[in-house]
Amino acid sequence: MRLSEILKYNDIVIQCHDNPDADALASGFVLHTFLTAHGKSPEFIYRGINPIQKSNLVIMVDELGIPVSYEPDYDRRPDLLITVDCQIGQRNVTFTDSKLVAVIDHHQVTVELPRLSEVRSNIGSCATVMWDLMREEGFDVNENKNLATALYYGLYCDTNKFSEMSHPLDRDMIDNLTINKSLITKMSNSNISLEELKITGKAILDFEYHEDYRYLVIKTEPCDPNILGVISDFAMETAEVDVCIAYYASPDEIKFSVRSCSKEVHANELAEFIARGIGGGGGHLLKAGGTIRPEMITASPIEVIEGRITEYYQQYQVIYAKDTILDTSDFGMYTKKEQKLGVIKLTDVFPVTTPVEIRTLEGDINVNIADDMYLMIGIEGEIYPITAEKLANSYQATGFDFQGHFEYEPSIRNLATDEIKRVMPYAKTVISPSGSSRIYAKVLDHNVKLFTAWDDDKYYSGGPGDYIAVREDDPHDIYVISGRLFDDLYRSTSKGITFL
Ligand SMILES: [Mn+2]
Repeated sequence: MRLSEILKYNDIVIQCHDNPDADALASGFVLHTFLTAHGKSPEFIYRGINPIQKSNLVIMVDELGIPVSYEPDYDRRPDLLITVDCQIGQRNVTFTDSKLVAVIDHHQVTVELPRLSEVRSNIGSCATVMWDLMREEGFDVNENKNLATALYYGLYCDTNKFSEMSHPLDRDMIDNLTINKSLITKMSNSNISLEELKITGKAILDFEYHEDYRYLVIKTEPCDPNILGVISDFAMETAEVDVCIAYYASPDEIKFSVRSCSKEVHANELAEFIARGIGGGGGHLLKAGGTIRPEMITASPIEVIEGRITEYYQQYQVIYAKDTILDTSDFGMYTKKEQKLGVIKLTDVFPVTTPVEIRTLEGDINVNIADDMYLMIGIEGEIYPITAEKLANSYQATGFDFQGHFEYEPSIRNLATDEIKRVMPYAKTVISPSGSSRIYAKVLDHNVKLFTAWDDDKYYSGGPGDYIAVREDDPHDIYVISGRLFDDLYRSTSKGITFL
């Protein structure tokens, strides 16, 4: 959806979820300002049984001048109701009647969405979604420092001070906003109340330690979600603890933070696993978080969380490729098919020695541009640096431009000048010829975590339907190939005869 589509309506009400948080307030604030700038007179409301009380949010509303009003008994029926940071029909949104509904959100979809909706579930905050929608309309939020500060603080609060953030668009927004830093400091130093400080202390006394897998579960009373991060960060200092989950369950939502210092457990993977199908979760290898929708579960929150954790630990076979020789007697033999990939010569983009930051869906890569440095665009759009020598050994140039579709199009920023360039206009197609080297491969019927012979720190996950493979000429070169891609990448061979 584009925001210009809603400009044909006149009687517009923006509603955020009950007990609004900074993200909900920021999103509604920016949308309200946009609509007002286009000659509309929208209302921005929230409902439910409690008015805003938290000190940081009171400061936010007052100092940024957020025109939000608390309307517990709202009975007007507007032409268009736009819910922000929530989806109408969810438990934490008091129902407001309207002729038409639109939704702008970043949570998992749990209701049937109206035609006018923009829900991006893998983004850190609704503020980021709103920022991107504004950008599409050419509306510069930096012209009003209050808007920029609100958006920044929305993301800051929703991602536990940016620590549980994973999407590059979130980082783009942070880099782009011109904010009032002292106000951010003031708000983040009024984040919890004395009562919540007590909640924090009590929660820690009441941990549950699971010796078998060395993980800790801490339950708090409903509180500011950031407290969960504070508690789990602190608990991770404990010698016996490798993984910590802190959570609270309120009638509206179950929130949790995950921390891991175990190389066999990626926090983002565990968070995603805990919330799979019943909410959403994500973050980084070490820090992550998530939400479970109470209406999606039948057992108690603790049963669900501990059940999922146990399931997670039990279902993985961990393979250290370095020390493993697979029995390949029931594996098939395959060779690589011809692949068309993209390549970018970095000196085409910026001059040699320029320090740059390459932003991709998988993370930021910081390098100084060298003469022999290229970027590859893989089959799934993944981006990685490659040297001229390696490129020449494995690929043939075609001279053709490369086209690709990305969830997030990679860009390169010159760190010296802050100039940002898209990479796709520089991308050329290369071909990797069908391979002569052969692999053994077999479809997996269980989950594995594979530490390759090259990387001791980070594992690759595979599940039923994916393939485990090993090079014929190197029994320790074991890897996992996505089941979705396998047929595009490999063809079966047998005794030198190729079957197509
Ligand atoms: Mn949010």
